[in-house]
Amino acid sequence: MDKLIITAALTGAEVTRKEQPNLPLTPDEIAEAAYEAYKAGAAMVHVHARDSEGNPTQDYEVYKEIKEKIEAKCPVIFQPSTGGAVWHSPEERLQPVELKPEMATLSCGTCNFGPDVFMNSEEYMEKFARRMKELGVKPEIEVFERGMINNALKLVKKGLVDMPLHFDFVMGVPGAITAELRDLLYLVESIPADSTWTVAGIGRFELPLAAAAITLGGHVRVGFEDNVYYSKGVLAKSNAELVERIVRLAKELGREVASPDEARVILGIKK
Ligand code: KMH
Ligand code: ZN
Repeated sequence: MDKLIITAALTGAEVTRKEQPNLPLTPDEIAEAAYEAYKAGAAMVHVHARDSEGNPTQDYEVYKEIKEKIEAKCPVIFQPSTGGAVWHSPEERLQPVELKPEMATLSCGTCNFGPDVFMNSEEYMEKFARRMKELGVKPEIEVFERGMINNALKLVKKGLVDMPLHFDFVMGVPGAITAELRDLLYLVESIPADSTWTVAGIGRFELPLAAAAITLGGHVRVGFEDNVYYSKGVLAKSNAELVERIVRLAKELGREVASPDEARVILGIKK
């Protein structure tokens, strides 16, 4: 079994300071949170930028500042979001890919997202995938529903995404796939055998799905984007605190944790 890649999803587009007082918002705060998560054991950080008022932005310059600040602090893999917020246009969403990060997310289908709709038409999935390929950015295929795996495989057929694929199963978003163990097994059994995968359980599903991924040979995403709590009714102090728990769990379950460079090899992004 490969070593465990832990991704810290530091900020997200939806969470507010009201819900999580320690949510990192500014480039300095996000870079510091990335560094703390790295020290705790994260090999990768999934980043959403916020503007000076704390609102989600896909602005190239803000992502550039965050990327440079993180790189100045530590060698963690920087993975910007191309999902942004539900109201961002596809053109806005694609901006951070121009920074040529090692990875970026590629959502592979449309789904309900709470009261909203997260739009990913075939035209735009192809556009995003093509630009990532041109710039040498490895996509992390975001899967919110089973059919999105097929959409990703269609992109492979069209030559827009290269195998092996790396998936992130985002499970428990209201309106999309539920987060039962059988749902995870269904997704895992539906992807090509040479794929890698990580799981991001939303809210209370974060921890049980992480434990399942550790034992199944998958990888784990935790962080304030997905879950602001440490336990029922108790807010987590930091993203790093959530990472630390996964490191402890992995140790107990006999799974070693990957460094950023080890993760690069596992993901095939070693430069
Ligand atoms: N904020 C969601 C609407 C991604 O980062 O690529 C989309 C999202 C996915 O978070
Ligand atoms: Zn995201």
